Amino acid sequence: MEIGIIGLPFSGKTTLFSTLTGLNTGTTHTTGKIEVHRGMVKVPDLRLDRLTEIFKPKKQVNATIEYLEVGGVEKEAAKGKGFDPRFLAVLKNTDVLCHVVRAFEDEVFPHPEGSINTLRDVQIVETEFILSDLTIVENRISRLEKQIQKVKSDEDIRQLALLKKCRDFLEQERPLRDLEMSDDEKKQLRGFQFLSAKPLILVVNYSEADIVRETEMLASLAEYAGKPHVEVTGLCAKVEYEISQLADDDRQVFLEELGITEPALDKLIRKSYQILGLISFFTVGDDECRAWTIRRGTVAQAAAGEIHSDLERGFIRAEVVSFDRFIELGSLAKCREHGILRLEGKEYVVQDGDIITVRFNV
Ligand SMILES: Nc1nc2c(ncn2[C@@H]2O[C@H](COP(=O)(O)OP(=O)(O)O)[C@@H](O)[C@H]2O)c(=O)[nH]1
Ligand SMILES: [Mg+2]
Repeated sequence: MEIGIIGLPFSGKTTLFSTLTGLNTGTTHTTGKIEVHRGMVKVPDLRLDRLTEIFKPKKQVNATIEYLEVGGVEKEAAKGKGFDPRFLAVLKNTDVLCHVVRAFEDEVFPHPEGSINTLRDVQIVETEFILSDLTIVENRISRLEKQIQKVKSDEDIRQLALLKKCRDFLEQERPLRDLEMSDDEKKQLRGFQFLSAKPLILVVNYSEADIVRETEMLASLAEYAGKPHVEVTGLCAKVEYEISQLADDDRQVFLEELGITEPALDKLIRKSYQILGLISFFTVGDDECRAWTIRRGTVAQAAAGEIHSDLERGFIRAEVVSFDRFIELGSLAKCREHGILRLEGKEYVVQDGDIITVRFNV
């Protein structure tokens, strides 16, 4: 599961990536050599922090997600030339795209388009992805048509019809993530890794002075905010970087001065997690309190397998209580007493925030 950070030159991608991951990758605007940087990022979770306060374990383990930044191809990505194919190839393997859209003024690093216009920038990148997908679709259609002339297979005929539907959609300059498809159709297309089909996070990167005007700053992307598989969020990458460099105590003071309850970066990470279709369940104890990552819809036995394969193999049942009910009562003993700690079987669909103890036997 990885999230690709993309955007036009000087939009703040490297600043955001360094802030998220704590890795200093340096500027790679002009090398022309492709450089892929990856970094794991802790998913902030106030519920887990609360569990740690209660259980006082030796350690707390947050969920993590992976971000990726592709450097060195920004120059080619500038106006008119389209994206480098090597760049597109790297992005194909990502699960979500996170587009950093520039809304800050900076005379030293002028915007490649000469002005600030977030909707235009979103559409520039969207168009590149649509064109890239269209080329793939057209090539596949012509190959399938030849194939079908030789041998008529039901599977090929079905795929051809679906790809033609995609082609018509892309020709209207619409991204494939907007095309309504059945689960079966989605499965048929998965192998193509279409870029315009990937869930998208639009991160408007505004200047420090605009932090207090977030709503206005996001208004120009309102048409995207309402779409399925799209999240629109904002931050000032430069300030987020400064916040990340502060000691914990100073950070609290700084945030209060800015009138912020939570760093925008944390919000972005949580949105990334959600758009990936991921949820967390917790395990608690004196040793560690931990958030485990599963896809929404995962059943208890498979979720147990995330902890250890023995727990999946020898799964007997899970003792489950939701975070909210647990907090109401304050301890597992009380939950047990009140019959709120439920016993669930292997088919139970784990919910976000469940606190789970797996009973197993191997
Ligand atoms: N004023 C302002 N400058 C920023 C912000 N984010 C990045 N920058 C500056 O813009 C320049 C380009 O940023 P960088 O992260 O290298 O952009 P990239 O080309 O997309 O990787 C750097 O000088 C950053 O310090 C921001 O939120 N506000
Ligand atoms: Mg960069």
